[in-house]
Amino acid sequence: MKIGITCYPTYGGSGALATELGLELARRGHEVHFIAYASPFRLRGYAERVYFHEVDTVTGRYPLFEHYPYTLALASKQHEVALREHLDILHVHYAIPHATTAWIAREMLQAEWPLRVITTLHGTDITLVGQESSFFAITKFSIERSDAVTAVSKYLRDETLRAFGCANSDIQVIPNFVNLEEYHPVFPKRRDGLAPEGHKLITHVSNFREVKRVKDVVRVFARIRRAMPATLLMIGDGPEREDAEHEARELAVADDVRFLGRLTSVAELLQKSDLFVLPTQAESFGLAALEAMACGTPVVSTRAGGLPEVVVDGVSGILEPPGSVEAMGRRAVDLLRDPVRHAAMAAAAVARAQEFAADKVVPQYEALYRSVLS
Ligand code: GMT
Repeated sequence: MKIGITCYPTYGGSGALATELGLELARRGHEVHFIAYASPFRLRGYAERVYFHEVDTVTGRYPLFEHYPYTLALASKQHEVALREHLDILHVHYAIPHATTAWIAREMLQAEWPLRVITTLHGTDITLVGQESSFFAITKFSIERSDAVTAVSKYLRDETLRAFGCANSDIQVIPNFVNLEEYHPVFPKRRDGLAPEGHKLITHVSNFREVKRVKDVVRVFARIRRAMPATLLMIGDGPEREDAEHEARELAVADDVRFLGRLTSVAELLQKSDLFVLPTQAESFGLAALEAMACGTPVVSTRAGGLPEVVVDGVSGILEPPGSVEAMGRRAVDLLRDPVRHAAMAAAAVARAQEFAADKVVPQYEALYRSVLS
């Protein structure tokens, strides 16, 4: 099949998942065309049968435009690529504005080319941004006009039906997946200069937005640090980074917290970590948690959104309500102090992650493409 994929190219779970999906589809013999305003961050180097089409956000500016009509440029590019490359499917990730631009592109093509549009809902397009009054009606409309819609967790499907209605849309749950060739455990876990010998290594990866509660990461870490030597790696960047840095100073743990900023590849750091902390307020799935688990790193997280569909509390990780810093810290310390239980939980995390292997999930997308085309 010839498949177009539109996603946010910047750091974030939806863009990461969309890119991994495109690469997997290309490995399986499909031709994949990414259409975005920049090359997706996980698209590194050449891959056979993979093409990138950049949406122009620079030229065509006109003094009349106080706000550049980027969505029209994107719809035009989707239309152009679909027609020229004879795309069978345009699979868009994150409804806003991608489901709308895909609908425009398909309308423009109508008699010329039978493009099918699939929308994958990822999270805040439904739970936050899509529910703002300026986006609600157009998001609902675009979901309902897609040829097929998927959500990355049961929680997100139910939330879409609750918030938007969309009663006639058959929203299929296709969970996120992990590439086990890249994300796999390496035992024993070596520090390799990331932390002093004898330190436990704790890791957090996110886009440091408010919803991630990054100050809670530091607070949980401070409880661990009081109990044992430990180093925290903070990977990523975003609006809450300064607050997290400030919190580390306030709690007198700044010397043991390393803010590494944005990194394109985190597998090696996850493999070396003893614990992954994600104390998020809301999460439709938690792709970062799944990738940590695949690397044999137990997750300390929250019973929020779709996370319980990924992490089994007490078996493959630890879940507490959002904001329960004390409980997360206490259970993290207990786990780190008990090497036998830690090893068992790491093994259970790997086993759980294998249920979300690319080989198990990507065929579900292929089957959906085939059903939409038939
Ligand atoms: O977080 C967002 O605003 C959107 C999105 C992104 O681009 O990172 O994240 C969502 O999609 C991921 C991939 O499906 C999920 O793993 C995240 O849980 C989800 N984020 C939220 O629901 C907050």
